[in-house]
Amino acid sequence: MRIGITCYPTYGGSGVVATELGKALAKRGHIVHFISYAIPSRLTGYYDNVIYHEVEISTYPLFDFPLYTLALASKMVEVTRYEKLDILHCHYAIPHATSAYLAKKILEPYAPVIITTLHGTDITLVGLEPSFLPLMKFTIEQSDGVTAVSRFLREKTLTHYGIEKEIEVIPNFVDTNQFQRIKQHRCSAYSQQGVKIIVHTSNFRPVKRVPDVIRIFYEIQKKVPSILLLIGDGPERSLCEHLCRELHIEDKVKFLGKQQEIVPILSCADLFLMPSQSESFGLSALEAMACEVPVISSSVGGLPELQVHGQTGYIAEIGDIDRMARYAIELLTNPSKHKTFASAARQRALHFDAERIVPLYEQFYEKILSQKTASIYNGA
Ligand code: GMT
Repeated sequence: MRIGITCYPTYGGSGVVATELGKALAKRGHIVHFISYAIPSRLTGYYDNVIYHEVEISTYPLFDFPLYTLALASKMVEVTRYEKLDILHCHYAIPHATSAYLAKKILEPYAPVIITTLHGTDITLVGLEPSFLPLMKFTIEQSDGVTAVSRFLREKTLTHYGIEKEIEVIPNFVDTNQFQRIKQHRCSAYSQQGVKIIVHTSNFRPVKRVPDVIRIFYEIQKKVPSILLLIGDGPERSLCEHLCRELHIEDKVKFLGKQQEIVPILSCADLFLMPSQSESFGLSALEAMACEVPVISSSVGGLPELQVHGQTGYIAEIGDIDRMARYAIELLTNPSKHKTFASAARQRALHFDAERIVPLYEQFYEKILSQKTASIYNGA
């Protein structure tokens, strides 16, 4: 198949899933065209069957705001025409699926099928803004096929937007060959001294509750010699640095910024924290689990579809810092329990291996393409 993929290129779950999907599809012989305003962060280097198209945004004194949605639609039209795309797959509904709808209307009757994958905050935050809601509902309904990354997200979409369309659940995935614990990895001086290493990865947006991560760690370090590694960056970074200083734990909390290579870091980790306010799946928790790192998370969204309470980690109510800290201390001070949990986390991650999940996208593409062919044949 000839597939166009549009995503946010920045550090974020939807962009990671889109890029890894595109790379995996290309490996399986499909021709994949990425269309975005910058190279996706995980699309580094050369890959057979992968081409990147940059959306250029023209400026004109009359335009106070960049016309990205329109520029993207135009680029989608151009790439579809010249590369003969069968499918345009949009990751994160706003504005990608809206641009794809415009492109489809321009290209009819030779339009590609439009697939939209809903990732999370496009549905749970952005799309719910009253001014966006009708646009979001329309855009989803106009897509030829829609997928969501968890059952939770599918239900939220159907109920919040009053949509009657079929939505297929295709969970996030991880390449468990790439994401596996590096056994002989020379862990940091800290772990050699028996200091436990706790990790959190996010974009430091309020929805991730990074201050909760710091407060949970504050409780842990009182009982267990430990350090906290924070990977990523975003709007709440300074607030978090300030909180560390206030709690006098600044020497035990390391802000590592946006990291490309996280497997070596996860390979040193003893525990991963994800106390999010909302999380439609929790891709970074899955990546940690694949590296044998148990997870302590909140009970929100799709997280209970990913991890098993009392086996791969523990789940607690949002904001229940004391309980999360108690669970963490229990695991970090019981080596045999920790070992069992670490191996269960890896086993669970194998259910979400790319080899199992990527074919679900291929089957979904084929289903939607054949529905389109049938409707043309029936004159619909
Ligand atoms: O808000 C984020 O965490 C980034 C966001 C994105 O769309 O880039 O991530 C969402 O998509 C990921 C991939 O499907 C999911 O694993 C995350 O759970 C989801 N984040 C939220 O729902 C908050």
